[in-house]
Amino acid sequence: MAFKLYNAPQSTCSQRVRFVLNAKNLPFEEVKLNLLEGDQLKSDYLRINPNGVVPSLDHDGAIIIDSLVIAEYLDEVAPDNSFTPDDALERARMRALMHFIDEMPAAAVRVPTFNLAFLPSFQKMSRDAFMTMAESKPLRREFMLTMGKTGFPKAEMDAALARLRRSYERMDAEIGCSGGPWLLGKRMTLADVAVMPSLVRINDLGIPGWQDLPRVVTWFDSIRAHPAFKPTFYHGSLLSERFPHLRKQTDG
Ligand SMILES: N[C@@H](CCC(=O)N[C@@H](CS)C(=O)NCC(=O)O)C(=O)O
Repeated sequence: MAFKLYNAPQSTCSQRVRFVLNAKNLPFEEVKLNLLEGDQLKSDYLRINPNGVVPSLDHDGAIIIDSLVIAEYLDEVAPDNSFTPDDALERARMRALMHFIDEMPAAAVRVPTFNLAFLPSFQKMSRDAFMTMAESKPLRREFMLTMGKTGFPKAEMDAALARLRRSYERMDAEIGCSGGPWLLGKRMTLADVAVMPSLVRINDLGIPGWQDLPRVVTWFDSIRAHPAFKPTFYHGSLLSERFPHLRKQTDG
């Protein structure tokens, strides 16, 4: 089985897939796209992924897109070190959590990410260049136009942080209910993998909001101690490693 992953080091969706590949010890060729330069919007890549986003997986020439779909696919074709419960009801619970995660923390985390990390790069662009870039995005056009060159307003930032807080509370409740240490109990599942990059990102931005939730604190420490974590978050995967202005902010 030959795997080629089109992805970006700092992309949270890519990090999910890299984690699963690493945890399963599946070798893969990594094609790194520069998202700020617009590699994901070039016609060659749009033929691979018409959504103009990463990640995309090439498995022996067949293309699979969307990080959580890819993660489930990998668990099916390479079932060793499985992240999927054996029981149908547990699988349904895992998938419901994965949907919640994509709708809540994974979506909300984009607002502080773009405001705090990427905005300065967009502000250097001319208005016309920014508009052309925003309008060329199949999936994120409206998101980019709402952000504009001035960034998301405070109300939007506050709402995103509130949605993230409700996500940590939901994690806390799930861990409490399942007995932990993972969201669904003793076994780490794709739900844990799905939410992990959002917490890593918000921690890297210096605004973690779960210190008063000890179960989530333990969960975060445990996932960072997993053997697949380090190879997934190689140097350049954290925004603070790429953007000097952020480093000053998080250090200070
Ligand atoms: N639902 C998709 C979302 C993918 C996505 O949003 N990818 C981001 C990086 S995490 C991206 O490629 N953004 C490029 C852009 O906004 O132009 C998935 O989970 O794969």
